[in-house]
Amino acid sequence: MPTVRDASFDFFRTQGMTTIFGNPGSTELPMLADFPGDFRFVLGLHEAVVVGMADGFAQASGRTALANLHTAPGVGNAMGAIFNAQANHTPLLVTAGQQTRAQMTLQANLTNRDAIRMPHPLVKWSYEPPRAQDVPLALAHGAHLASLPPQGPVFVSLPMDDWYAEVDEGDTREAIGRTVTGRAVADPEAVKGLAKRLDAAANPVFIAGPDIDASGGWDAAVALAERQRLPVWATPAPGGGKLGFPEGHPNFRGVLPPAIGPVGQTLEGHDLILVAGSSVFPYYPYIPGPLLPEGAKLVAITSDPDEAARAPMGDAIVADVKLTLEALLEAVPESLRPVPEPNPGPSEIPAEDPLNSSTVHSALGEVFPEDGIVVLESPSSTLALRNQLRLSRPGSYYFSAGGGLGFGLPAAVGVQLAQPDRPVVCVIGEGSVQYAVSAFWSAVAYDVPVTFLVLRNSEYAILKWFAEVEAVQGAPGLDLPALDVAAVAAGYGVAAQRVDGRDALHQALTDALAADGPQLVEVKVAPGMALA
Ligand SMILES: Cc1ncc(C[n+]2csc(CCOP(=O)(O)OP(=O)(O)O)c2C)c(N)n1
Repeated sequence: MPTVRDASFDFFRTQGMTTIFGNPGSTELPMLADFPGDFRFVLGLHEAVVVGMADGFAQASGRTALANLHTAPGVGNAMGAIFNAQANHTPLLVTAGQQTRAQMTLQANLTNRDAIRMPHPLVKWSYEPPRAQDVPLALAHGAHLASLPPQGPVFVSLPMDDWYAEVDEGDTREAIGRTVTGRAVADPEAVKGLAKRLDAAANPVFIAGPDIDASGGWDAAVALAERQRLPVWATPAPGGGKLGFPEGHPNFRGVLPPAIGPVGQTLEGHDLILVAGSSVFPYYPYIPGPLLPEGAKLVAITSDPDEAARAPMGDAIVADVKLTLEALLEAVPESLRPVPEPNPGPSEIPAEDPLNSSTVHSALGEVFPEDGIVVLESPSSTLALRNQLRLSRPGSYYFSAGGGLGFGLPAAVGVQLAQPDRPVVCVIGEGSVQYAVSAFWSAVAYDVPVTFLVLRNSEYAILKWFAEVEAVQGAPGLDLPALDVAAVAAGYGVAAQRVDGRDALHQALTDALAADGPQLVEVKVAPGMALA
């Protein structure tokens, strides 16, 4: 008879989940025994790295990824990363080992006393199978749920002795051979109604969110904006985990500001606001004001019922974003409205000493490969990067919609593993590096050729900006003197260098992008926010 391990690995095979991210302990070793040759194990030296890599890998491969953690402390270490995966709508099957069933009740060392409750608010489903032979079915349940809309992480706790138990061959075959798909089309009446409203509007605007890219709706979004002559804004940066629209397109206006009042002001003059693939809206900080401009109506298309239900304004259609945009495209005529004024493109930044972060991103823009991918965690220069780089291909941008630091480094490694043929550049602040710093080790160990671009401003610049917004004076802990990220990365085996000035940066980035293996360029930048 097959064992739980045979059946579980067969299930992983049917789902294409043959890369396992993990950081094992004694309770996970039975799962990894006789590790099959057609699987790949990617070791992370901290659980934030394990889940961060799996998050990037799942997003960039478009399939559910598997992250295996070490019982309660491993799950504890991973909580921030699981929070990010939930906000990113990333399909993840997170598993963790558990004490042997015979010793759980007496709470032997490493027993996860309340395994189900521990990650509960951060996952779609949290479970510990009641019997060993239920493990394959529980893993299938979790993986299917993770991949159904809204996609997100799930958790299954696995007692360590379960892997050796035998399972019924027939039952297992039924359970692991199943296909579950969940891309729902919108009510045709709702689409027809929206098409009428859109075409009849005097000055409509389109807000593109991350789930356009996640659903494969990029071409439909572009075609709709062109047919209906819509100016397009990207959803505010904190929630924009992916791009929903090419930023070099003439209809593209920019990134919406992240607060209530400024969003309302930016959209002034529009009578219909069509949002796709985003919550309405990922606001922060709190700057009050009217939610919508006077007289404006809003309609959002989202695959997430919770996003639809919690929105403070507007109507919503819950359905697959791509399929709905395609249906809407079919239902609207070519508009007679004037074509939006063409987007002026990135602004010129004068070179200064030390460099402004906008200059860094303009230099990056000059050497950035056509098919390049950015993984971004540089809080004070997020907008500057979007303004200077103008990414225009799907699957080119990954940013933590959750805002928990520690996403950038490991996610870049996961994205590169999923997209080995596209160059990945991880743009990151020197403070953000520290949250999942051992991702450098995984990049070296698996020869993952990410180019890390570290902006060193010797402070938590974004928090100084927030202090101004919040009228907070005299807060301690906002300076970061004397961090040498290049030296730390070199300690992990990354080829790393520090540079000053635009020309040296340009050269260093050119060399790093042409080289094999992980490379790091650390550049000194001026303190403060960069917006241009
Ligand atoms: C896990 C976690 N802890 C703390 C924060 C708060 N935080 C947000 S941005 C930031 C500073 C990041 O510094 P750095 O990467 O150097 O970027 P800069 O602000 O200088 O651009 C901090 C500490 C967070 N977002 N996540």
